[in-house]
This record gives sequence, C-alpha cells and structure tokens, in this order.
Amino acid sequence: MRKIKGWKMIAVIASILLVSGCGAGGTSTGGNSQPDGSGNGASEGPSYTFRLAEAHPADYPTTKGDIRFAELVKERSGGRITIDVFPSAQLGEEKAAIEQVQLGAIEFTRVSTGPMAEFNKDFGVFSLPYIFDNDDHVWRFLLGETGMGLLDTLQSSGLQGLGWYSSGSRSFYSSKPLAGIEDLKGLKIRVQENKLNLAIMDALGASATPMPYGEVYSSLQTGVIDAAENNYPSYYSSKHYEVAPHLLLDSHQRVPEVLLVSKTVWEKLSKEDQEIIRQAALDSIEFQREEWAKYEKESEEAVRAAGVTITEVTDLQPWKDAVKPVIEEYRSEFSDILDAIEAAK
Ligand code: GTR
Repeated sequence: MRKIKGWKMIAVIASILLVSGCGAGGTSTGGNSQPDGSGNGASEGPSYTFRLAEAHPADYPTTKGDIRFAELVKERSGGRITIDVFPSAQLGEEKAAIEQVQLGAIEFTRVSTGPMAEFNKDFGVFSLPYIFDNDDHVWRFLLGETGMGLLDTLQSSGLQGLGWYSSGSRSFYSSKPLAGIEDLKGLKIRVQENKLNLAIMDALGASATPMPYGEVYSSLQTGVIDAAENNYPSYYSSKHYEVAPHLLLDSHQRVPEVLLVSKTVWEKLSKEDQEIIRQAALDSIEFQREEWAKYEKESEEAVRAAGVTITEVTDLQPWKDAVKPVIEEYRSEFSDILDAIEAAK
C-alpha cells in the first residue's frame, strides 16, 4: 500500500469528510453544512451520507427499489443527501440490521415484516396464514389508512416506517418429496424469526427452526433442516432450489417488505428533508412493484427450467382448517388490523 504522510493525509481525510458530509466514525447525522449556491430550496441545508442495509443481492427487486429510493432522495435534495445501498447482507442479517437501525448505527434498512414482529407486536399480523386473498388485497390494505398508519406505529420501537414493497406469497420447499400437506408432518422447517411461525408449523405437524436467511442454503444442504419456505424470487436468487428441489405452492403467507429509517436519525432531520425522504420512498414503490412482477415471472421460469418438482395446491381448505387454531389464538391480539384487512378485500 502506498504511504500517505503528514499534511497530505490530513488533506485526504478532510476531502473525504467534505464529500461524505460525515463526522468522525461515519456518523452523518451531525449534518455538515454544504451550501451549493444554486438557490434551490431543496439543495440548501446540511449534507448527509447514510447507509441502507439490504439482505438481497444487487439485482433483486427490493434492492432495485432501494436504489431508486436513494436516487430520488439524491436528486430532490440537490445532491445533499446520499444513501449508499449495501446489498447481500454486507451490514448483517435482517434481525441484526433492525437492531443497528434502532440504535442509529445504520440509518436505513429494507427488511421483511416477518422478523419485524419481534420488534413491534402489530407487525405479527403479516405472518398469519391466509389472511389475504391475493397481492391486490395486500396492496389495498397496505396503502389504506391502517396499513400506512402501521408505518408510524414503529416509532415506539425506535424506527420510522417509510413505505412498503412487494414480496408475493410464501410456499414450502424441501429436499424431500413434497406433494401435499401430509408430507410436512415431522419435517424440520426453517422459518423467519418470529414466534407466530412456531405456532403455524406446530399446527401443520412440522417443527419450526428459526434461523437467519443467509444460513438456509447450507442448512438444507447438510440436512440440519428438511425444508424452508419463501416466494419464487427468494427461492431462485438464494439458489435454495438447488438443495430443496420440491416446491409445494400453498401460498400460506403474504409477508410484505418494509423500508425503515432509524427514529434517532429521523428526528434530527429538518421537516423539509423528512418530506423529501418520505416522498421518495413512496415514489419508489411503483417501480419496485414492476420489478417484482418481472422477477417473479423470471424466477418461476428459471426454477421450472432447472427441473424443480412443482405441485400446485388446488384445494386450500385442509390448509386453512389446519392453521385455524393459530388464527383463533391470535385474533383478539390483532382484531382492529384484521378488521381493516377484511374490509380491504
Ligand atoms: C424474503 C425476504 C427477505 C428475508 C427472507 C427470509 O422473502 O425478502 O428479506 O426475510 O425472505 O425468509 O428470511
């Protein structure tokens, strides 16, 4: 490595800080002022460089949504606010990323509402099986008053929700033949980390193994687990289909994605900057949904071409009957939200 000495070193550090708008240690909420003289209101004010943690690779639809969000923020802040997207869980697995965002150590993240249930009780509702009929139903709820209101309830958990992204529906896949509900009995199934999933697997006669997403491939490969569950895009992009080539399309959950900012960071921003960020998040939703629709199709085609055995569930009644006790157990906990979901049908 080339050595940089003395004043040269100081100049390099100073220019990094000037460009990034960061204080020492990369904490950027101190907000170094960097007027650009354009006279445009949005471009006047402090400069920031923030980080956004994303579990999926760069070409995945959620990551593309994050990038679009960051571009809109940059453009509308006149270049003052930079959000660097870190894909592929470089900043940690989802649960750890949420904790870091709560602390303000990472400013933004895109996560599934699955693990969010452990941070905010209301978010558990999304893990209840068969509460939505299809994706349109999900979106009518998310963009309605109760759905949008849920983004603000996160404040009590040290977070602020900014918007929702698509995640389709989740189905089971296994390294063992899987053709019907009876095949789940006795299987060790990896689930997203929240307690509702334990109850659901129990109701299906399986045993739940919560673990981070990044550990699922090797756990399937080595037989630590027999099965997992996810949507087509994750099944394909994570390559789980290579080690669990039997897919059973039961669509038991529709667990949307959510874009989050740390509450500590949020509260240090001016009202104008909050507005730029909030609106950019909302404006990135449509693009993410289009990317989702395309990739969902591509990934389905790709796993079919790879020879995965795919069984469509034609009669969902036995599935709904099996998980009914879970819904009954949790109905009172989520009654207002469940009413709003019902009304969005
Ligand atoms: C995906 C979701 C990820 C992660 C993953 C999982 O559908 O997009 O954020 O939650 O599921 O199962 O852990």
